[in-house]
Amino acid sequence: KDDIQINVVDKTDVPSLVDRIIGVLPFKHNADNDHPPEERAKALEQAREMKAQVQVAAPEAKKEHNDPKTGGPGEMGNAVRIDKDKLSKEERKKYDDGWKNNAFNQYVSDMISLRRSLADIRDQECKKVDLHPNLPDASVIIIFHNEARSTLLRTVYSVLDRSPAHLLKEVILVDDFSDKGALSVNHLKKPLDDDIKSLINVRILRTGKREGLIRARLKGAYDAKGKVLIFLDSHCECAEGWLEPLLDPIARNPKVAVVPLIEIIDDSTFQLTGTSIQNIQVGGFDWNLIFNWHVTPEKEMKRRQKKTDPIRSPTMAGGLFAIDREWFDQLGMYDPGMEIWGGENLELSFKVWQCGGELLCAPCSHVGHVFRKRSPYEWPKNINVVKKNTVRLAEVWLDDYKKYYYERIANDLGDFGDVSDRLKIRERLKCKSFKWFLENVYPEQFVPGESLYFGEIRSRGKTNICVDSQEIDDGDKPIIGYPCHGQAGNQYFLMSKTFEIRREDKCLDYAGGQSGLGQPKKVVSFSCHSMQGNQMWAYENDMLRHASGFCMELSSKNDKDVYMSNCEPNNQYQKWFWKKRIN
Ligand code: UD2
Ligand code: MN
Repeated sequence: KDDIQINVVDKTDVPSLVDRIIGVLPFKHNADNDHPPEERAKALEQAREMKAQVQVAAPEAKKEHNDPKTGGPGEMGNAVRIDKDKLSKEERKKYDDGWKNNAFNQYVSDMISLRRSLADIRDQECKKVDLHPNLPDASVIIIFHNEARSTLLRTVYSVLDRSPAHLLKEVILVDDFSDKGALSVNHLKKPLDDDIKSLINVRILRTGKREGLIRARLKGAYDAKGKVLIFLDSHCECAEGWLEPLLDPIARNPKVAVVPLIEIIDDSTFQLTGTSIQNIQVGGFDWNLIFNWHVTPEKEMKRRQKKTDPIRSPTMAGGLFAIDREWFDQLGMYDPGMEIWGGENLELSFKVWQCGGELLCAPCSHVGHVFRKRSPYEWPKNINVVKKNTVRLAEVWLDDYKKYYYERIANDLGDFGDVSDRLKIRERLKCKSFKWFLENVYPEQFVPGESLYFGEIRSRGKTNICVDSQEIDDGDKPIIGYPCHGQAGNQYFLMSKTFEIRREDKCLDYAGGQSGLGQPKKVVSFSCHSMQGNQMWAYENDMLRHASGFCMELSSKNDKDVYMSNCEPNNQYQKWFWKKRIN
């Protein structure tokens, strides 16, 4: 029976399915009596059973299965572009509602086949990798809250269509109390039950109340039977060959967690673009404990022998990863005290490393994900869930380093509940310190404790005004003077040992000179480049002197503009308070 490796995706595949079953049955290949009659009879019986089952076809599903060869919209992962102004009034409403409800272009997603084809975006070398002969099987867990039907089902089909049957134990959908739609509590309930009725090894679990993604995933994990758990968001598409590279490192060492290359599915056109194996980014974090991407360090590139070898990553983005079920269990799975969204990814990353495992990125596994610019669903009103989750993880895993995060939330931890159970897990597993993690896993990380000055930079000329970086997403916005709010955030700066003025990964940068119009040039916050130059400052006698020799000055006229001018030791508008770090 182990020879029967068929992708049983959908009962509409009946005829080809039966052929394929017959094709792999042992007695077909061995006309002689290698196999005892009982075994043959049993196999045949099974084939018949399957055939009987498959006759309950799902007609609706069939309709949507575009033949890739006919080139339906979005096939091969291509973009679908809609001129919304040319839509009829009704269609236009659908289009707008789609964006509103999902924060992606549902209208386009609905046009694309649930089983669209994708280009094989793997590197050629990936096809030559020697896989471990004994790969474990996996349960794929897909959680969702008010997901659009087409994106959810496309995720499911991409798993079914592109996973070898013997490696896919089951697909578990967890509906986290979806509540959109007038008729039922779970808006997807009726159609979704019908949708998956015909799919083999796919089932749905439902939470009894909104649990958030962390506890929803836990529900799936408790119910899963596979040796490996693979978590996916509900708007993903697995590309050819995605599964084996995630399982292979686990077969070799059960204490690893493995992430695929998370490819961008455009939120508007649903185009899926592949990353080159040469430009893989790994995960990091800043001291707001927010996940970020950065270039794979030289050292790690050199450590690996082949470009297809897994890459060590300090952290993971969170949504898409594979982990051995028992190892996940030993690690205390996720922290069930975390709410809705956020923090769980760093918590798991830190504990995997600190407790003796490894977090790897598999360069041959590509899975698309629709990245959104905002969150479409409801968040609890009276509690900052991301902060609560993050404080919980800081309390458990960060040791003394948690102070850097706390400085950034103005030491207002809020009510984060009880973490004593989580600390016990850390003790039981004798996990290593966060210092060890930083020194050994993430030595590139900037450590604020090594900074010279920290906190708000307050004007002496106008003592209620602080330097403010405005938004961090728009890196090149000029800094301004803004009423001091005491909430850290955009007014929290550090002077590094190498004399940068840092706000997380952004550095105050002055390009020098005057602009064409004779206006003084502004200071911008720009990605830190560690090459000093325009990002090098001195703080002496309360003055912020740039490498160019100019000093930072607050406009006495409007209390808002900050510019560079000739240094004048008696000018109060060039003087700033900044706290010295005493270690
Ligand atoms: C990223 C991760 C996401 C998670 C999050 C941090 C990727 C690609 N995505 O955010 O998986 O780690 O960071 O927590 O790495 N959901 C629920 N119940 C809720 C809220 C969300 O079931 O109350 C589902 C949602 O339908 C989706 C998944 O959780 O399938 C992740 O949510 P998201 O897509 O809004 O998060 P994302 O991709 O911005
Ligand atoms: Mn997502």
